[in-house]
Amino acid sequence: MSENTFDLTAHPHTRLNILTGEWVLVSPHRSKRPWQGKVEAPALAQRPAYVEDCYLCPGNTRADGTKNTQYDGPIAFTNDFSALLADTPKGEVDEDELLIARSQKGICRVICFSPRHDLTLPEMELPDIRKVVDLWHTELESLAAVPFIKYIQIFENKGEIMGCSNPHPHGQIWASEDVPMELEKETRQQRKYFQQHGRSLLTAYLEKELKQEDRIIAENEHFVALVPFWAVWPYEAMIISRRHVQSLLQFTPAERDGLAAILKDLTTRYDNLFETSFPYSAGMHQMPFNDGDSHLEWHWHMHFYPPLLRSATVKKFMVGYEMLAHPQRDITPEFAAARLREQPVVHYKKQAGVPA
Ligand code: H2U
Ligand code: ZN
Repeated sequence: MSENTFDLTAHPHTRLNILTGEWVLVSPHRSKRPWQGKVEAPALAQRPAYVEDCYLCPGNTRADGTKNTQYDGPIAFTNDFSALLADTPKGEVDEDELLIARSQKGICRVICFSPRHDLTLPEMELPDIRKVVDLWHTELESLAAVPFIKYIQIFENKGEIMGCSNPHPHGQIWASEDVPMELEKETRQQRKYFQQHGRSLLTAYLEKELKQEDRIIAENEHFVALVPFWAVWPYEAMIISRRHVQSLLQFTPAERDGLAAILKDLTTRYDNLFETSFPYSAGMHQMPFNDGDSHLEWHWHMHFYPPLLRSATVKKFMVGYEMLAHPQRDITPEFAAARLREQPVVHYKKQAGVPA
C-alpha cells in the first residue's frame, strides 16, 4: 500500500463513537514501538471462600451494624452509604445563570453476586450467573416501579485498581431522579438514528460488525461481544443483544441464559488475557423509565471499561491530552479483539488445576 493511501491500520486518525457523538484519536503506528514485554507469573492464589471480617460474607455484620443473612445465592440490599437518598428535599439554585444546582433523589443498592468470597463472575458456574441476571431483573422491576426514578444504572467495579472496596464479588445499582449524562448522550444519538432510519442504531451497527468480523470477540444465539470501532480503553468491549429491546425486563428466559453465558465467556477471556483477575468497570445501558416515553430508539447493551494495557500491572492512564483534549489509543480495536478472540474459554486457573 502506498504511503499516501489512508489506512486505518497504519495512519493516525479519529474515530466517532456513534453512541455518544464523541471522538477518539487512534495512533496505530505507535504500537509498532519496540516493547520488551513484561512477563508476570499467573495469579493462581485462591482467596478463602469465607472471610470473617468481610462486610459482604454471609452471616457477617456490615459497616452500619446490619447482619447479613446466611444467604446462599445472590442478594441485594440498600447501600449503607448511598450516594443518592430517597428523601432529599426538592430544591434548585440558579445564581445569575452562573451557579446552578438542583436536588437529586435516588436509591442505591448493592448486589452480592455469590455467598462465596473467592469467586468472581468468570469463576462462577453458569446457573449461578443466571441467578445474578434474574436478581438484576427483579431489582430493575422494583426500582422502575418507583415513580420518581427515571434511570437505573446497574454496574460493577471490579478490582482494587478500579477503586473496588472489597474483593467479595459484588455490583451496585444507582437509581436516580434525572437521566445521567452518558445516557442523555446515548438517547440523543439513538433517537436521531431511529428517526432517520426506522431501526435501532445498534441493530445496524451489529449487522456491519458481524459482516466485517474483525472486532467480534464472541457470540451466542442471543448476544454478541465485540470491541467497538470507537473503543477508548485498550480492551474495552460491549455486549449487544441481537434483539432490539429497550431493557433487561424484555429478555426471555432463553435470552437471560444467553446473557449469563456471554458474561462468563467475555470475563473468562479477560482473565485469561494476562492470567489475572481482570479489573474493569462494567455496566448495562438501557432506556430511561417513568418519563412517559416508550423509548423505541433504545437498544439494550453493556459496556466494559478495563484499564489494563500490557500486563496484570501495566495500566493505561487517561492523562495529558486525554484529559485536556480527547481520548487516544495506540493498539487498534481490531488488534485488541483478535487478542481476546484467541483466548481459551476455560479459565486459566481451571486449566492449571486450581480447585474451585
Ligand atoms: P464498591 O466496591 O464498588 O465501592 O461497592 C461497595 C459498596 O458497598 C459501596 O458503595 C457499600 C459501599 O457503600 N457497602 C455497604 O453498603 N455496606 C457495607 O457494610 C460495606 C460496603
Ligand atoms: Zn451505552
